[in-house]
This record gives sequence, C-alpha cells and structure tokens, in this order.
Amino acid sequence: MPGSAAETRLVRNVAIIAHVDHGKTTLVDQLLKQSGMFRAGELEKLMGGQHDLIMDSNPLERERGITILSKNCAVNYTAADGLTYRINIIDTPGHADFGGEVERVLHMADGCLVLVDALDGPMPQTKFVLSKALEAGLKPIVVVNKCDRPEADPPRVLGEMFDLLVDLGADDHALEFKVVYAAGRDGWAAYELDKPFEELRKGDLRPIFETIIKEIQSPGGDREAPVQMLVTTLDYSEYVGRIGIGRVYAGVLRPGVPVMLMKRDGSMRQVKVTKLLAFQGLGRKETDEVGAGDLCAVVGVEGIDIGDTLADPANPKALPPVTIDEPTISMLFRINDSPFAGQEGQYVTSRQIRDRLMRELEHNVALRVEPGRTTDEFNVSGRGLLHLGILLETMRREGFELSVARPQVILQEEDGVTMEPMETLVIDVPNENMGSVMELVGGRRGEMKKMEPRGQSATHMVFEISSRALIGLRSRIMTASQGEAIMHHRFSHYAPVAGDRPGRINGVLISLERASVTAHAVELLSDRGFLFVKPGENVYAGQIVGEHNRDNDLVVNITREKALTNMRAASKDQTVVLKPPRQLSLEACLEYVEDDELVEITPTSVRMRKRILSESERRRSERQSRDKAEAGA
Ligand SMILES: Nc1nc2c(ncn2[C@@H]2O[C@H](COP(=O)(O)OP(=O)(O)OP(=O)(O)O)[C@@H](O)[C@H]2O)c(=O)[nH]1
Ligand SMILES: [Mg+2]
Repeated sequence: MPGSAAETRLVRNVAIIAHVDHGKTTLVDQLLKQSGMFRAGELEKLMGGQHDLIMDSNPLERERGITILSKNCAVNYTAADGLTYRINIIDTPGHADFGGEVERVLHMADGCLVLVDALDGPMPQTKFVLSKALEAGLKPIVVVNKCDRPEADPPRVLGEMFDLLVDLGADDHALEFKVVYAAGRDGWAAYELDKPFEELRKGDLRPIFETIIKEIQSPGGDREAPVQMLVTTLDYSEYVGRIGIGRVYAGVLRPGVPVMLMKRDGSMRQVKVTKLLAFQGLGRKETDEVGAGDLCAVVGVEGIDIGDTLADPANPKALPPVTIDEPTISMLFRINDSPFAGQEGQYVTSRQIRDRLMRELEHNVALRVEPGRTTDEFNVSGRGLLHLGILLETMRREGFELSVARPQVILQEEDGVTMEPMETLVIDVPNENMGSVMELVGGRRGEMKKMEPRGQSATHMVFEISSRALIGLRSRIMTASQGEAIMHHRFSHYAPVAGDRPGRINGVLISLERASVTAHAVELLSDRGFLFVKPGENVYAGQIVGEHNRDNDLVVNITREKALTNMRAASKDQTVVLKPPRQLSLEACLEYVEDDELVEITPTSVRMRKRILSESERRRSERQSRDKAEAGA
C-alpha cells in the first residue's frame, strides 16, 4: 500500500552510490521502467537532457549530464516469493563536491548498491561513499556496471573492490558482499558472467531487484514506540517554504498532531506537520501516516533543518545528529560594475543578490554567506568549485548579473600551524599524453602515488596534491591531452601549507577600448596568443580578451578598424581563416582568473576582466603594492 503505512517487513530502503558517471541514475531509470508501475510510454515522456534520463530532472542536471541533488523515488516490485515489496530508492550525486549530501542521505537507507564501472574500477569517490556506507552500518551490494564496455574487465574490477573493502577495514559481514554484474543502460543484470554476451543481453534487472529484497534487511523500527523522525535532506518551495525529508525511525508520524522539533543545538519547540508526503513512483503523495522504517517529506514546519528530530512531545528523544560538512572553498560575490552592467540581466542590485543568497541558504546546506567589506560584496563559501559554480549558473539563468573573484581555498589553524587541504587526484590519460600530464602535476608539487596501465592505450595515475595547486589545473590537463584525460579529485587530509600558490603561467591580453571586436584586429593579434572573443563581440577597456603567449599582461587594440588601402589587400582579406576563439566555461573562467581579476557573469555572457579597468590606474596600484612589499621586506 504505497502512500500509507506499508507493512514494515515489505519495505526496502536502498541508496545507489558510486563515483561520478558510473551509471547510478541510468540504472535507477531502468529500475523504474522495469518495475511495471508505469504505463507504456509514460516514462519516456519524462526523459530528457544530455543523457536522456528521467531522474536527472532539473535543468542544470539535464544540461550537464550529472546528478546534482540526491532524489528519492519508490517502486512496487512483486518478487519471486510472490510478495509485493515497496522499494524506496535514493539516487545520489557522484561528484566529490556533493559527498556530504551522500553521507547524509545514507541515513535513510538500510543497504546500498555500490556501482563500479567494469573498466574504470573503483575511483576516489567510490572509496569515499563506500567508507561512509560502512560507517553507517550498511551492507553493500556490489554492482559491477557497464559490463558491455568493450575493454571491460569485471574480474579485475571485482578484485579491486574486494581490496578496497579490506582497505576500508570492512568487517566479515561486509566482506561477504553479494555481486551482481550489469549493464544498466541496456537494462540487464546477471549473478554470473557465465553466458555469452548475446544471452546476457536478453536478461533484465530482476537479479538486482531480487538481491535488494534478499540482502537488504527490512527497516525494522517499532511502530508502537514514541515517534522519531530524522531530517536528512531539505527541499524548498516558494509556496510552502522548507520541506524536510528523512526517515521515521520509530512510531508513526501523522499530520496535524503536535510533535517536538528538536534542533541540533539542543533547543526544542512544539510544532505540527501540516502535510505529510510519502514517496511513490517519481513523485510524492499526501498521506495520513508514515510508520517506522519508511521515508517521507514533511511540510509546514518552519525553520526545519538538517539533523533535526521530530519527536513525541511527551517523550522527546533526539536521534544522533548528522554531520554537516564544512566549506572548503570561498569566493567573493559582488555586484557587476563593469561598463556593461545592467545590459543583459534583470537583477543587478546588491539587495537583490543578497535576498537571492539568503533564499539559497534555506536548502543549500553546505553553503555559507557572510557580508563582505562593503554592502556590495558577499563572501560565499561552499564545498568546491562545482558547488559554487552551479549556484552561479542557476542565478544567471534566473536573470542575475554579478561579478566574482577567484576561488580561495579555506585554510585551517592547527596548534598554531596553518594547514591546507590536500587531495587525491586520479588521472586516466592516453599513453602519448602521459609525459605532459606528469610534468603539469609535478610542476604544482603533485606527488605521484601510483601508476598502472588501463587497457591497451591509457594509463591510470594517482597523485597527492594541495587543493590550492589544483585550481586551474583541469583546463591545462585537458589542453595537454586534447580533452582525452579523465580527471577526478577529492579531499584527503590537511597538511601544513607548503609554498606559494602556483599562479597562471601566461599573462593576458587586455582590451584597450570599448568597442566591437574587428576581424582585422583578431587577425593581427593571432600570433600573440589565443583569444576568448570573436569579431563582432562588444568589449570594454580592461576586459580580458585573450591569453598572451608570454608571462606578462598586454593591452591590445582588439577593436582596431582596418585602414582602407587598396584592392589587392581587400581581396586577400577573404582568404584569411581566423582561428576560432577559445571558449571557457563558467567554472573554467573561475579557475583562470588571478587575484587582480574578476569574472563577470550575466544571463547571456561570461566575461573576464581586470578588477581595475583603467590601465594607468592599474599601473599605479601595481607600483603601490610593489612599494609596500619592498618597504615590508
Ligand atoms: N556502456 C555503458 N554506459 C553506461 C551504462 N550506464 C550508464 N552509462 C553511461 O554513463 C554515463 C553516465 O551515466 P549516469 O547514469 O548519468 O551516471 P551517474 O553515476 O548517475 O553520474 P552522476 O550522477 O553524475 O554521478 C552516461 O553517458 C550513460 O549513458 C552502461 O550500462 N553501459
Ligand atoms: Mg546520476
């Protein structure tokens, strides 16, 4: 009986965890399709985006082909034993910036499917999410996924997963994990790879459903006990405000009945849930009770937060709170004060930006916002470049304009020593680009920890490197490998700060004037470096229009008109093929800029600029800071 209190023994709560791109959402989509709960064609209408997925439903997820928010869905499945089970499935994001969210939502589950790519094997995030699942006491079911990949090597990958579990100190219970082989996208799974591929492909995902039913315990929990619900995720709606999502651990939760809201800080107050929702299929359905073991969303509790417990007022007992991750990176958000300010966006004032950031804080748990030096500035901190980049991208889609400074890694003091975050960096790269990649990472004091072949033509390398040195590395690695490298990193530990942050090697080309870029100027500048702008684009004085191929900045006349001379030159003109501009994504721009530069973000453009737009003022300011440094030395 979905929607109402299902019999606890027929409920299963399972989280799907893996490294980014190992196929979690694709598998969840297929599980939905094969659950038999939906009419033919019903789900297909909901597909979309880069990967054509149903569960990656928000516009940015669709555009980028990654999962940003964890999501719940629930299916009914009639198992081989003839009983119909209700399976709550929690799809999680795989990117390292969202690791904290995965850690929290694991509280809703009793077991997890750990997906691992049958070629790539366990990656940094596999290790992280698996360690968190073990800490939470979840028994993993290993799904060796993407077995259809041409160079897939399931036995090797399975061995690596076993080693990883041993490494993580898994107990015997966890080491007896069940294995299912699958190609989620093709919709089949198998207990053994004992048949030819053509045979396996005719199968379906029943082995996964059955393993969930058999291996994951029913949630248990005493329905007769005083109610306890733990909030592990927040959602927000303009209409009803904050929505708390989590699991009922004991008793039965009902709308309209007084409950005690117990905060992390120990304070409590009596509240009422006005609307109670259970998960059903892809959506949520209003219900009048949710019993121990099941998951739900609660509406109408003002100020409800992650880690809060809803408890019985007569017997209020808080559940152990969940961890909330500290921010690792901070960035200055400020109003856009470029000469083009207000031309492309709808919301441009500091007040509008502040209100928007405050609204974001309602549900973006790992985000922090502090006032800056002036009312036009805000220090915004988050879990990484992607976390903050997504916020910026969302804001520009909504019509905001703002300018932001380069991201700063947040350092920590420990016994009087300044510590910086260190990361594990994994790079898979075609063999021919190995040398240049090693040089790039080595140049930033990355230390190699491991190197091994990956298939015939690629190499898998593991480094340890500081977070500061990582900023700006991605675009260089991508250039060095013609976009072929696969690169992932995640936080590993803190270490004493060593050395200066490596700066950008090249200087930039800066526009001299405010005008329109001309093809003639682009042609003349082609041997100075590469450009970020194309003919016809409007630029302003102080805007960064390209990268200089030397280490100094250069002011250039990129809006120069061609002096009309003679016919011959004019006809020659037509044969010139201009180099296309290099287009940097929003996050790439954030990594690119130096301390004296800003990224200008509007609904239609992302530009880079010098903080001080006028060349003479820039020079004066440089001289002043140089004098100051000399006086201090
Ligand atoms: N060959 C092959 N590719 C697959 C399979 N499953 C998924 N993919 C592809 O892998 C890519 C990533 O799939 P997703 O389902 O978005 O992966 P994910 O784990 O949800 O990724 P994040 O949520 O961003 O961490 C897509 O291009 C899929 O089409 C599979 O079984 N075989
Ligand atoms: Mg996904």
